[in-house]
Amino acid sequence: METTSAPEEIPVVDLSNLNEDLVARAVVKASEEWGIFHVVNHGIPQELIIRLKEVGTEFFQLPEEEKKALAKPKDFRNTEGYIANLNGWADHLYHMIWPPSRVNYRFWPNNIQDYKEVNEEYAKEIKKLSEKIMGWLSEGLGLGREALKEGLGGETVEYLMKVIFYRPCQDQDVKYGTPPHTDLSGITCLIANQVYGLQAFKDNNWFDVKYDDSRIVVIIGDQVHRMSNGKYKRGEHRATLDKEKTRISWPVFVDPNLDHVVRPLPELISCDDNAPKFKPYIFRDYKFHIWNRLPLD
Ligand SMILES: O=C(O)CCC(=O)C(=O)O
Ligand SMILES: [Fe+2]
Repeated sequence: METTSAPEEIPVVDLSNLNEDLVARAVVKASEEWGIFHVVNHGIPQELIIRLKEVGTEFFQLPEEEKKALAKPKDFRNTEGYIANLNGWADHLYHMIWPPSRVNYRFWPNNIQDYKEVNEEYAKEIKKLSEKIMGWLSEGLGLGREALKEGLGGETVEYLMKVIFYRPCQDQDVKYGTPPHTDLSGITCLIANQVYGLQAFKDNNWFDVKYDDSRIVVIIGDQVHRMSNGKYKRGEHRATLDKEKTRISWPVFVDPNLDHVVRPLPELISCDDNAPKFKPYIFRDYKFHIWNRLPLD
């Protein structure tokens, strides 16, 4: 049976603790048990987070024609661009924020003051934070700090910003803004406005992901789960809609590039008692399998 309340809480890891071993252990434990956790005192200036949310919110307040100028082209190879009314209740804006060689400003709002500067600054900060987290997770596997980052493609790793604008919804038949899923990413770092809606699944319960401006939500995605040969859980999550309030969220997906092959890290599977649980996949094929609901392993 599923319920939405349970005594446990999604772990919160304070990154400012001077004992880095303790921080690393908490991140590892949260990733083993939950696949989703909060970080606080993460080093990203609160002012920057607030500005990022302001400029993203401004985009969704633009007249529809101005938003449509960024519409995702139908035949475009990537996911970038604006998609209106995806499931009736949510509009999405996707654009790559890192590496600079993959950034296409055509999909960034250009008529919102500071949009570019703020997103560029956030990209650098999120890269630092996610590399730090992947570093601790690598050590938790008994490997060097760079292992998961390298497995994901090193400096070719791509950071995809998604801004989701969920309209309020009173229709009882509409259950989710985003249905239950795991992310295809390595990891995902998410912030949101003050309206709750994100929920995480663990031990047959859905937990509300509480949110405020001091927190960043970290979700372990499919690729870190696969590279760790299943040691780290991928966080299953979903987003509900609020009856009265608009909810906006800003996940950044830390993804391999489409041509990169992700596999359980070879150093982990060298010993007989840890045979690979997952097949290697070119990320492009992995996405194809998921989107077409094809069996994976
Ligand atoms: O809106 C949210 O909080 C979650 C969105 C999400 O899970 C996704 O876009 O993958
Ligand atoms: Fe997600």
